[in-house]
Amino acid sequence: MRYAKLSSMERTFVMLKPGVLQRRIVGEVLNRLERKGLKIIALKMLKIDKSMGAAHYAEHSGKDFYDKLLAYTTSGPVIAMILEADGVIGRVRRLVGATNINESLPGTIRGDFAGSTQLNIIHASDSPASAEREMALFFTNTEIFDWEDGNAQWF
Ligand code: 3AN
Repeated sequence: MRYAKLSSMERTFVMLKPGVLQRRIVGEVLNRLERKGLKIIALKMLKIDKSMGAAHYAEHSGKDFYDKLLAYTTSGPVIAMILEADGVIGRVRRLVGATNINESLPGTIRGDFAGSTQLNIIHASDSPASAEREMALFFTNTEIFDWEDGNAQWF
């Protein structure tokens, strides 16, 4: 059924920051998420304006890196998506790796691709509450597709 949320499933919001397009690694990063079997139920490119960036990063307002974070996030188009899977919030955070690039392990997306904590290339929701808020900020219901998954048994 379209748009209905399965009760056993969790959803998370993921955003590839502007540097990912600049570096031509959109496909490589998406591949990390897809090959794990996570189900993409929404995906688009958009340019975030200042007010949307401020809403997305409201919890960081006033921190020393906030202005640069906002400037970077609004500097060019981003790739936004919603992924669905059992326990997907924690699973994506583990695939993404630590915020601080000195702690992000090889094999994680940040560990393999990010050279700067400020520009650490990818955002992923850190809790169910954040996921709900971020999905609502970036997507309308008609942009989310609850497609029938014939391969679900493998994941
Ligand atoms: P995460 O993205 O891992 O959830 P948050 O929410 O603490 O981490 O930070 C949001 C974003 O702010 C990070 N992705 C990073 O771009 C930037 N950031 C966080 N901490 C720092 C820091 N100490 N110095 C510079 N930039 C930071």
